[in-house]
Order: sequence, then structure tokens, then C-alpha cells
Amino acid sequence: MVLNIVEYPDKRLRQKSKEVSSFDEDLHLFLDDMYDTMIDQSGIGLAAIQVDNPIRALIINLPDEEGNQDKEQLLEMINPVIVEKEGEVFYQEGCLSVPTFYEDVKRFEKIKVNYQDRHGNTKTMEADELLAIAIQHEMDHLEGILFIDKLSYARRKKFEKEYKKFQRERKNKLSKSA
Ligand code: QAP
Ligand code: CO
Repeated sequence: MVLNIVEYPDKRLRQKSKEVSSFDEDLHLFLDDMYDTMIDQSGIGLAAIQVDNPIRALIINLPDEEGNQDKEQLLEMINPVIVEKEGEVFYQEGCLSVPTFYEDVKRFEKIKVNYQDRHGNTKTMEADELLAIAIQHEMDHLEGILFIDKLSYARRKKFEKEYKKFQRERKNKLSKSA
């Protein structure tokens, strides 16, 4: 089932998500709905808070070399914690909760993450490149942090201006089609 995405500036995105303790069918159905929603909206990553559920869960499904998003490659991380980090990289990020805006953000280049899978099994993973960036982006959501919070004052101003324009134009379009 495709869920509704919460968009900036909705305050619900600012909540700190709660630790998951029940790895039950409800969690599994919810993770499946997160996946349906992410694919429906052409996303590569999604945190639970983005569909209005403040739990420490995120999913990532990066496209392969051919650009195919293979469900076999789907990564589900519950209660993730970064235990090692090194280096820095810039990458032009976007977010389903901040549609149409993309900007360069600084992240750790390599990370090691402890997390649980949907059954509560403890896992550890080392990540670099786009996967490391995606994990850090999604983990920020668990703390109520958005990538636009990491921009310089000048770029944040540019964002606010462009985003207001986007919201205004979308509203116009919707009122015309009604
Ligand atoms: C987070 O982002 C991410 O503006 C996932 O109009 C960001 O899936 C992972 C999207 C950077 C790795 C690197 C954004 C879709 C999707 C938009 C997304 C839009 C439609 C963003
Ligand atoms: Co995001």
C-alpha cells in the first residue's frame, strides 16, 4: 500500500524517532508499505518518519549499473548506529520530503553501522560511496534532521526562496485542474 509522504515544512519531520522493540507482523507490513511508497515516488531511500511513523527504521534501494532498482538489493535498517566513520565527500542530495530541490551536502566517506533487520537480528555493515551517503541521509531523519539543515546560510536562503516558488506553482496547477 502506498502511503502519503510528509513534506517540508511539516513539523512532524522534526520529531526524534523511537527505538523499535517489536519485530512483529505489523512492522513487516509497515516496511512493505514503505517500500511501495518509495518505489511509487521514484525514491532510492526512505525513513519511517517521512510516512508519519516516528520509529527508527529506514530503507534504501540503490539502482545498479543499468539503473535497475532490484528488490533483492533492498536494505532495511532498524535501530541503526554509526560506530565508525572516516573521510569526507560532497554529494548532491535530494529528498522525497523536499521535492524538486537538490544541493551539495558534506558526509562521511566511509562508515560502519550496527543495526537490526526486520526480524531483530543484529547486523553490521561497512559502506562507502552512494550507500554511505544514503545511510547518513536516512539516519539524519531519525533525529529530525533534513539535508537542507546542513546548507550554508546563503544556500539555505536560496532553498527557501526556490521551495516557496515550487509550492506556489504546484498549488496553482492544482487549482487550475480542479
Ligand atoms: C536520499 O532521496 C538520498 O526531489 C533518498 O522530486 C539522497 O530518494 C540518498 C526524490 C542522496 C542518497 C543520496 C527527490 C524524488 C527522491 C525529489 C530520494 C523528487 C523526487 C529522493
Ligand atoms: Co530524505
